[in-house]
Amino acid sequence: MSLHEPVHPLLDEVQVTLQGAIALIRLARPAKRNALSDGLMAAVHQRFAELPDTVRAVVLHGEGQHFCAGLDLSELRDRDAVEGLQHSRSWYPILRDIEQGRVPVIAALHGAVVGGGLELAAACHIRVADETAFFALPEGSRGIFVGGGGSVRIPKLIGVHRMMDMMMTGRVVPAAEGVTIGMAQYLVPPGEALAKATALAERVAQNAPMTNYALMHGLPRIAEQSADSGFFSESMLAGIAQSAPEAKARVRAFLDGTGPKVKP
Ligand code: 1HE
Repeated sequence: MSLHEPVHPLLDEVQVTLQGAIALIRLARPAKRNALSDGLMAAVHQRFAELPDTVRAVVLHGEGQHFCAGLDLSELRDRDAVEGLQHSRSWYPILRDIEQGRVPVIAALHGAVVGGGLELAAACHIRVADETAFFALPEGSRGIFVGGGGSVRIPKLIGVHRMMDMMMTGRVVPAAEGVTIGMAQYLVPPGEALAKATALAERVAQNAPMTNYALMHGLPRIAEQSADSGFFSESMLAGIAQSAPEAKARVRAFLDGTGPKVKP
């Protein structure tokens, strides 16, 4: 493949089901443990790009026994350094369009969540792991390095030194520990990740779009700003969010006694 040759998206390997305001996007290459070939990655990109405007939250999940086995190692052929860095860069817009897209994405994780599969999950906004899930970064043992933005996103979840340990020692982190250290926000019994992620997506889809936008696009940026710039950005977002008619209606509903209370 030359550096500029377009990759044909393998659309049958990434399936979309629309369910009201939710889209379920399924990695559907179970025979290869949903390993991320160039074609499958192009299909992920296209499936996200084609979501209808009616979709307000996405669930990303994997078919078969595993969420995702990471990079398709059968495509890791001889590359020189420039080809290698271009391949790494080819993942960035795909994962950026998930992380900084139009709608929140909730990953439902089970079985292997490894290598590029963990990088993909880390680009999502909420992660639900069932007890069969395990997290690993086998790149270290295979003599390679993360290349899908993992070194940027994963330390933000679990810290630099935990990631260093996983890559240096090949440590496999089980689901419960993964949730404790910040790899995922929810732990559910085996087989229940998709149902939980779907329920969360339905809840998230009901938020005012400006709230979800501020959370997806504002919060991560504010976290990287100085406190002074962060306070400034936050106040701007707060002002814009409050001024939306939807926000006013929701606050009025609470004051009228018709809006939901915060329940323990
Ligand atoms: C694959 C891949 C793959 C499975 N690329 N073909 N990722 C890894 O180093 C993880 C490699 N995979 C595994 O450790 C295991 O396959 C699993 C723990 C994920 C699953 O085990 P299991 O026993 O359920 O499946 P299996 O028998 O190992 O694999 C079934 C088939 O999937 C088999 O092919 P087959 O033709 O012999 O049936 C495997 O070869 C194939 N398969 N995983 C290609 N990853 C942007 S940079 C990111 C860098 C990385 O992600 S590096 C980490 C790569």
